[in-house]
Formats: sequence, structure tokens, C-alpha cells
Amino acid sequence: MQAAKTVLATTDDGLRHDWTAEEVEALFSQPFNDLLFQAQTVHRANFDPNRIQVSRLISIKTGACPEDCSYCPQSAHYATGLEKEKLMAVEEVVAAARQAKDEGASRFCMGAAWRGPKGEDFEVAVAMIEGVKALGMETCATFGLLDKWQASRLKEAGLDYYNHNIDTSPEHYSEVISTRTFQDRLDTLDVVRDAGLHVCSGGIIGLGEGRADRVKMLLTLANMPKHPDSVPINLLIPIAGTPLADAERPDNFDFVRTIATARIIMPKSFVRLSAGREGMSEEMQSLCFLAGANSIFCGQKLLTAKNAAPGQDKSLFGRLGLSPM
Ligand code: SAM
Ligand code: DTB
Ligand code: SF4
Repeated sequence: MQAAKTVLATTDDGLRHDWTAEEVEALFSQPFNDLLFQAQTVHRANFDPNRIQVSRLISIKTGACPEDCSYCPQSAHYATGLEKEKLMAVEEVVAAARQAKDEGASRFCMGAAWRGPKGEDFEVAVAMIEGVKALGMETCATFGLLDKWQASRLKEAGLDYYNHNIDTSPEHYSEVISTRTFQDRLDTLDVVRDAGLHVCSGGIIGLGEGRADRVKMLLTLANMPKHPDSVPINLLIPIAGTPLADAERPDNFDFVRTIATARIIMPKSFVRLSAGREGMSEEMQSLCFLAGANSIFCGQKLLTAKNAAPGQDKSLFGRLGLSPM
């Protein structure tokens, strides 16, 4: 049954959804120059190689999250010293979006430290989406687990993208999070896709996973019924107080390999060089662009952590001949 479904999905959009772990592992592990050449070739066949999509993040509700994601500064389970904040007011969020638009962002992504949206808070978040959409920006939200009704309500409100990451491989997942399952995440991605929203889903490198886990994470994304439209690849930002505070920093080349492999197996998806650019050298970021990353977050802050400084991004784009979409 599973095989028949995969073949159908493959022919539907002309893209492959039947990757095997062996194939993806072989792509990932080939000599670095071969991998980068292949990724850049695929990239050029599908995108303008010198244009980068730029999104801006805002945390509409910060901290005190009931989930125990062991990388996250916002989890109530860990003492990270983060100041908790109430849900922002709609006008405040719309004003921040207006400013982000003036500063060159085309998409505004609203994140909340929730297991999932509930009650009155959900209606306030819906009003934020309506307000940002009215500015003529693309809207994105990341509110945790959703049910079918919530997904269609967000779609009606004018939401374009929903971000929900699988974070890591199915095998490594329980080492990182215990309060919701890998399947819970896949279920949310299904309702998001079925509601006609664009899917944004990726993961984090640096959670103590091995190469096989990175391969399995990418394989899971690529073998979904439709490739996520946007695939954020985050480098763990180690947060003091979380269980992963002292996790070993992954090898830079393995990070670039992850991006290149994502580019090859999901050729038409935007691959976002996501968290962790702060502290990454310009050369490392440019290798990620060469590997096929074509989206970033701009602005001083991600949700709560520092991002690469806007002046540095402007300078890097200028020197690399890159321009925002
Ligand atoms: N609470 C919602 C959820 O978990 O879906 C939305 C916000 S959550 C902060 C969004 C994503 O940010 C997580 O899935 C994770 O991939 C990423 N993230 C969180 N903390 C991070 C860190 N310290 N380093 C890198 N990525 C991180
Ligand atoms: C994603 O994959 N990365 C962004 C966005 N989606 C929501 C979030 C990164 C968060 C980094 C830690 C922080 O700022 O709190
Ligand atoms: Fe909560 Fe999201 Fe952080 Fe997990 S990643 S603790 S769900 S805010």
C-alpha cells in the first residue's frame, strides 16, 4: 500500500518522494566538492542563484512553554533566565511587521511558545495574521500543534505559511523531546497541508545526532506527500540552562552537507539557512548559499536569540552579489 501511494505522489508533481536511506546517505557522504557541485547544479536548474528570500521573525508570546524541547530557551522545564512575556497586542505586532517590510523583509513569521494555540489567545493570533496580511506581506506562523479546524481558520485569516519542524530523525527524536511525539508533529503537518497552507518544516543540526539521523530527517521531509515549500536548517544555538547547553558543535562541513543534500532531494523547496548564523563566518554562510540555501531570517533577533547583525548581512549580500527576493 505504502509503495503504491509513494509512486502516485512521485508522478503527481514530477518530484521524487521515494528516496531510500541508502541513496540519501550516498549523496550526503560523497566527496565535498562533488556534493557542492551537484547541489549548485540542481539549484541553478530551479532558482535564480543570486536571489535570497528574506523573512523576519517575531515572538508574539515568549517563554513559559509547557513542552520540554531540550534545545529551547523558552521551555518552562529549564532555568534559562529568559524573561517571560504575555501575548503581544495586535497593533504592536502589526507595527513591527510594517517596520520589517520597510527594512526589506517579504515574509513576517509570528512564533508563540505554546504547545498549541488555545481559546481567546488563538483569536488574537488570528487578528495578528489578518493585520499583517493587510500590509501586503506574506504571513507565516509557528504556534505548535494544530487541529484541522485551527488550520482552516488560519488559512481563512490569510496565513500563507505554517512552520512546524520535525527537528531531527524519528530515531533520535525521543532523546530531545518527551512531551509530544514525532507522530504528533507529522499529524500537524498533515492538517496544515490539507488546509492548503504552505508547509515550512525542517530541523536542527547539533542535537547530538549522527550522520544517519541527519539523513533520516531529510528523508522524512522529502518523502512527505508534498515536499515542504520551505525547509529551515537550524544550527543549534546552545542555551545555558537547557540539557543541550554543552552539546558538541557539529562539524561545519557536515552542516553544509545537510543543506546541500536538502537542496538535491527537495529541488524546488526554499532551503533556509536558519538559526545559528550569528557567530558563523561569512565564508561558512557563503558555502551554505553555494550548497543551495536561498532563504534567511533577517533582523537583530530570531525569536529570543541573537541573529546575524543587519549591517553584516547587507555587507555580505553586497560582496556576494546577492539580492533579496
Ligand atoms: N512552539 C512552537 C513549536 O515548537 O513548534 C513554535 C516555536 S519553536 C521555538 C520553533 C522552532 O525553533 C523549533 O522547532 C526549533 O526547531 C527552533 N529552535 C528553538 N530553539 C532553538 C535553538 N536553541 N537553536 C536552534 N533552533 C531552535
Ligand atoms: C525555525 O526553523 N527557526 C526559527 C523559526 N523556525 C521559528 C526559530 C529559531 C529559534 C532560535 C532560538 C530563539 O530565537 O529563541
Ligand atoms: Fe515550546 Fe516550541 Fe520551545 Fe518546544 S520549541 S519548548 S514547543 S517554544
